[in-house]
Amino acid sequence: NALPTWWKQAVFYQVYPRSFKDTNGDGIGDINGIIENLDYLKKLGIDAIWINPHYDSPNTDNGYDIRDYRKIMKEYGTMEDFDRLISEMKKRNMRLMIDIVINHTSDQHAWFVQSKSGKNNPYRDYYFWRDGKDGHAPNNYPSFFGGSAWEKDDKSGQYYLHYFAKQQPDLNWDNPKVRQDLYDMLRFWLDKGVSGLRFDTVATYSKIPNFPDLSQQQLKNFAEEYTKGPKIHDYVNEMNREVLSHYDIATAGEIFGVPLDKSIKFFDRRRNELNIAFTFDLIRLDRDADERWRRKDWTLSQFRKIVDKVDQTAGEYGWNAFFLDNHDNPRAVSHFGDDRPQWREHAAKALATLTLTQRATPFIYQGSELGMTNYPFKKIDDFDDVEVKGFWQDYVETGKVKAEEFLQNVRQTSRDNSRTPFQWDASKNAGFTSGTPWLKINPNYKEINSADQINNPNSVFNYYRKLINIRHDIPALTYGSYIDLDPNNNSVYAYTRTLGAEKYLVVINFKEEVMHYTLPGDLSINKVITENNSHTIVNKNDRQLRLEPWQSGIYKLN
Ligand code: ISL
Ligand code: CA
Repeated sequence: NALPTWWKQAVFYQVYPRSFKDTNGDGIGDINGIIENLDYLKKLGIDAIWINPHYDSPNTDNGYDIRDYRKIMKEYGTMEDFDRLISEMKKRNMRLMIDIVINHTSDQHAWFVQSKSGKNNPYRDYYFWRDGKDGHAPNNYPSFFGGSAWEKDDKSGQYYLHYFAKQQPDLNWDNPKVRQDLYDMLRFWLDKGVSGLRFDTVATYSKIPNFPDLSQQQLKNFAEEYTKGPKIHDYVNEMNREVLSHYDIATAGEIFGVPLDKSIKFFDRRRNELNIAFTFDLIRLDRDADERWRRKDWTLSQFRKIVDKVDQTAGEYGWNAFFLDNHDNPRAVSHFGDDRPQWREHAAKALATLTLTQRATPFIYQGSELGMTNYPFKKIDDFDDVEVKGFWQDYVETGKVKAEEFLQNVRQTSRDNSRTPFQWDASKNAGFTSGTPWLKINPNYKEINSADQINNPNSVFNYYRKLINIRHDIPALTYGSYIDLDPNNNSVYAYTRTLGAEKYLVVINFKEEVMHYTLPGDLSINKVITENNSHTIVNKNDRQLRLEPWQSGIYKLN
């Protein structure tokens, strides 16, 4: 795969600033908390950081509702702090990717305040305003966070569109002034020395003209319908031409809702749109498009077939991000591994092996380098997230689903699972804050925290560290072709990565029992690169492996 670039070789780390580290005792993480811990991340081997939105916001959706694109969220600090973050990162040869939320703004953004003030206001067309139909919303679009995607404004009698919360009105990309204002804003941040942009919900910028009603069938997967705006690729291409192509940056798209075979259009490099794809087939393999709060069973075979398809989708001209958790999804070890105390560390290391040996840029979500787990939520009041509350209204308050059944599911699927504060040490509040944390800390912080793990050579942290080193050393693990050796196997996940004459084998036992694995064809082992939880010695030319529960390993093949 030609064209080596820094963002293919980099290992990224996602910081959710609100929950990373609080330095002034208000219970909310801040920019200084990130700066204080750059050396921690450097020690881990991280090359680049993606931070969730850092802009001025009333925080209906934790910063994804931006009030002022050129101001820092006051809880996070000041513009001087932000500039210092960039310069401190530069000193350490690290790069910063920021979150770009331009599908919508906050309803408190100056543009929306103007827009709402009257039908003849010059900013009216910055958003989508429509008349109702027979006293109802203009059409039957649902919002991602429950209820209708239209909100009535009593003053003008018209409705405005919001795919997310009603405090997040959708910007009208069909208006060229909107696009130019957004491009100026992007230049503002890029000129500060930002090296990457992650485009939030990028596939929904263009809307379907005239807003026809969705059919019953379409309503079941409205997320996909929202990605069918006819001008979406014109807009992303224009943004690339006018802004992105003028900088040496990583541009990642959150391509939510788009079927894989169509997603490539966003990141095929011949098309000049974006360069890294976040797709969701894998992380959402146990969810349906409707009732997104519900969890279904999944198998390893389903899982690896998706990995394969995602890899083939990128093909020669695209490039993926690989991630097993983020701020919108449960913790990887609870979701895809096993978070019971006897398996947690082994499973977390196994998932680390998987994450760092894909033909894609790895994104490690904060705390996963420690094997942090889901939170033991008990009642609806334990949650903070706008999404889970919207679902509760739509399903439980309407009587469609029993509270108990709902809670049983969201305990495992809720976005709050990954948003609990980072576990720094065993002191009060896990060392996250000296005040009251904005979201409860996982009660397991005395067993799982970074202070403990840094000093323990066998910790999850030190295994991540080792794997990141290995990835940096062996180009085949970044660029080599990926071949799944046995897609139907539901216990042992084995694949090769081949670059030129160099061939590597990755083996992961997804079961909490001993498994035996024989290498297919004439493959045989040349040497062990790393292993976790192995109790047997592997010799040169071996073809059979005895795998302990959740054992994983990387081997050079003959
Ligand atoms: O997380 C989801 C559902 O559980 C997705 O539907 C999610 O809303 C979608 O991936 C878009 O996510 C992004 O934009 C949202 C924000 O709430 C998410 O945190 C962000 O990642 C609106 O800005
Ligand atoms: Ca703070």
